[in-house]
Amino acid sequence: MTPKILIIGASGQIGSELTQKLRSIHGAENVIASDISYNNVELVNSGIFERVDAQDYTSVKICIEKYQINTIYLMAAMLSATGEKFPRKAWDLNMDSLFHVLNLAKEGFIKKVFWPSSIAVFGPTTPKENTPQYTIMEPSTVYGITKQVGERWCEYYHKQYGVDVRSLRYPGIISWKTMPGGGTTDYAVEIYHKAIAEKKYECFLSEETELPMMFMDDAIKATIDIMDAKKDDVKIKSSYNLSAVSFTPREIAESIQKHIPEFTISYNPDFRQKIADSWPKSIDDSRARDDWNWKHAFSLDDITNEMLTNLKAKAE
Ligand code: AKB
Repeated sequence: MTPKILIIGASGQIGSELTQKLRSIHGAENVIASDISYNNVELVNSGIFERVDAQDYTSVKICIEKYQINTIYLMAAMLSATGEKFPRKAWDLNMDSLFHVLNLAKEGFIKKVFWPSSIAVFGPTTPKENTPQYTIMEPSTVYGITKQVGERWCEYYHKQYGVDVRSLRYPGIISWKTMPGGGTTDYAVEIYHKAIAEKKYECFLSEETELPMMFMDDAIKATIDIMDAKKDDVKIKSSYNLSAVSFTPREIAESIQKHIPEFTISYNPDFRQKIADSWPKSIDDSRARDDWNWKHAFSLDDITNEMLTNLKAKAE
């Protein structure tokens, strides 16, 4: 099958880089970017871009029919921190969009779906170290609840209707091209911007808050790898644990200080601390490594090097 791809939520942190990567692989004409607004000018100007409202079934369907789409990456979502401010909106956006896409697949319009889950599916009662694939999951954020419920629906649509849906539990994603928005792990991107601009950063999480993180290039690779994997190799139909590195705000600051010795960090935890405290510190992703050969490439110091080099070049 030649993929004819629609990315929903293409203007966001992961969506924008995923769009560019998929265009370089499949050709710009085969990868349609879409979002609710035209605010990512670079993306709008670099290929086909459609305004699609992920919460409106007809809006998604019209776009699918117009371009004969057979593969969807559903990247639109409200993340953990914003979701706590707007619980009902987070529920509606995250669930409506998933149902529309799963139903379009069930109805035969779409052959393959990617839907991201998150470490937010885990909660305070989950084992925190090396969190297993299958374990206690009692998420305490609305975002986490939508992701956990979404995983159940993905598996259900696969079992009942044969829908080919693939999913990863993303950790915090670190990137220099597009800012994240509304997440608890966003500090790990902001810190690099502030290190360059001001040589200091006030962190909204405490010094020893350890969370699983990943460089964008690794996240994009994992996403494309699971979508390219043979159907039979993708054995988990809910969502795969996915992991690269784990670190604390103190450790990321120390990594930055290797390049900018005068950089300082202070701590002023806010409501996001409670969210972070409910999530795992590290993740066991051996199923992804065994089933479809997942491997990460970037360590914390590699990430720091990439972030500072690219952000400095961008600022000049
Ligand atoms: C968030 O912090 O909400 C996200 C996530 C871990 O899914 N980055």
